[in-house]
Amino acid sequence: MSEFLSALVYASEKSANIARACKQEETLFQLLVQEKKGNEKNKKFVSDFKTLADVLVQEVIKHDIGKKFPGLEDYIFGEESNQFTNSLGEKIKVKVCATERETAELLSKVLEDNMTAAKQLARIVHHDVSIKDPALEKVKADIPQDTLAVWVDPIDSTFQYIKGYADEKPKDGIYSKGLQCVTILIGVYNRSSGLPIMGVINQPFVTRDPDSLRWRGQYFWGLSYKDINICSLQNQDANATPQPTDDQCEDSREDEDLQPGDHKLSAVISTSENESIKTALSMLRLYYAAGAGYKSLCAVQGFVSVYLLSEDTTFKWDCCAPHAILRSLGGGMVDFRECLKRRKDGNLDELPELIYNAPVNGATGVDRWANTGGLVAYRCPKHLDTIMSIISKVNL
Ligand code: 2IP
Ligand code: CA
Ligand code: CA
Repeated sequence: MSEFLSALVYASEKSANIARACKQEETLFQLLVQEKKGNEKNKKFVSDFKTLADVLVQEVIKHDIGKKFPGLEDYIFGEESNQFTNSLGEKIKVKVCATERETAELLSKVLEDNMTAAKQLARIVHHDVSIKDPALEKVKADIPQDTLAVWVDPIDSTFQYIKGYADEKPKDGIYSKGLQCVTILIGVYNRSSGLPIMGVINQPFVTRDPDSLRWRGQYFWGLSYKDINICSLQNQDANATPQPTDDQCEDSREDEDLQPGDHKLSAVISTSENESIKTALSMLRLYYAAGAGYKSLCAVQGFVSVYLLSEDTTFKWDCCAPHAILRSLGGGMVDFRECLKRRKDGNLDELPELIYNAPVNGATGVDRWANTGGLVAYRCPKHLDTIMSIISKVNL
């Protein structure tokens, strides 16, 4: 199964190359934005968009994983449909064809007959990615393939991807907006229990070379299966991000000890978060950032204690990958409202972890896969507990 995790990482890197290539062709890129309507649309946004990159990346991931692991293609689910409408109003089913030339021809229909750009994208699509990652090669886990299913969010934070702010400055390592908030999320879960097993978060835009203006990205992976817990952050290289020190996880102070502006615990939230939650969390170090995947990544990297969302505006494809990585680090992702309810009922024995195999009863379209009770992503269970005890005193 180490080959499986490697295949996910390779697919995420190829996807990041596609995301960067589409962005490089700025004038073309603006033509490649299509508004989502009806069932496809996230109700959070007045208008919701997808780009060619969203659609193509999802197809490439399905194609590459399905080819290496036959039978699995029917269990790879994603946010997007593979239909894209070009500016002439023609509907085109985007897919990876048998040859590079055929893929280029298909893409040129979406790309206003720009064969140069179509060929460039087709080359990336058909080019095998190779990565040297010794830690990844060492991963050993015997997991039957027919127990697995996959959630893909080909581009998370499409809005930031379209806007494309390239010169944002981070605060304590956290970007409130900009291309850094874009992520590619591939998560694997168990078909019958619904629990996440492995995940990859790829961040295609991390630093930009000032001379060539080319972007470099980074990726994170994790696997949590039975007694195996392994994560790329445990094998840091020079480019990777800092991990929180152990004492950050040994913070056993009660919330009474917390003062406004306390710097030990921290949270990242959406700017659209509920005002009462914002006020309650203002006693911690509080950050705002775009992108559900990116905010989860801030928790994975230990930049914040939690990413908290009280609304129902994320989906299974937003959470499966980060959730698996957080589990591999001893943390997790829980249903926010169910967590509050259990606290109020005095039922603190088991945390209501998000699961990935069950649609929402009675819902239709994308809402079938919404995380209806919101979420909290955390690395340290004690931090989750302290923050939930603060929130439980708030009238929501
Ligand atoms: C979005 C994206 C948004 C997020 C929203 C997700 O996914 O991550 O940024 O809102 O919840 O569904 P916010 O940034 O306020 O957290 P996508 O970009 O894939 O539609
Ligand atoms: Ca998303
Ligand atoms: Ca998306």
